[in-house]
Amino acid sequence: TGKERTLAIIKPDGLLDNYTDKIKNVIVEAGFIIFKEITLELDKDGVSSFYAEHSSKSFFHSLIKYMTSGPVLVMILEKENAIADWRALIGPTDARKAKITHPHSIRAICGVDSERNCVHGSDSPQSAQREISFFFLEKSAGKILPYD
Ligand code: YYY
Ligand code: MG
Repeated sequence: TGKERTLAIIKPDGLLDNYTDKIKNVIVEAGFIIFKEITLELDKDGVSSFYAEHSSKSFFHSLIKYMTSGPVLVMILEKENAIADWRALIGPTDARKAKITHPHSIRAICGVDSERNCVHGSDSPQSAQREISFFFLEKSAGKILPYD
């Protein structure tokens, strides 16, 4: 079976609280290659479009505010079964739940609650393709600004 790629994001808290090296170590130890990475400041339009499937949810506006509160590190991770394996490594959406049910997961270690859960992972091959294109193929100038 072939290699697969997924999209991972270290969210603003993850960068702010210096979890980047720790998370990258977990990624490499688990056998992923970090195929591409970029640090960005997302703007409201960009994140709203990225999370479009959640636009009607009660948490949407708060999520957009959180995701634009500081830089994020976006990565393409590659290995066999990358999509499911990365989801397993990050753990449940709610970091408070993760601390109980998946104490060794990244969200349990680095996350705070169901919003500030430190990391993103694509949830299916379709999502992975869409999300990788979103950050690395589409011309997003004016929407997603490089951070330096
Ligand atoms: O895929 P995953 O990130 O684990 O969760 P989703 O249900 O797709 O939600 C996307 C994103 O929305 C989540 O990572 C944080 C935020 N969110 C929230 O702020 N509050 C919730 N109750 C559920 C999700
Ligand atoms: Mg999701």
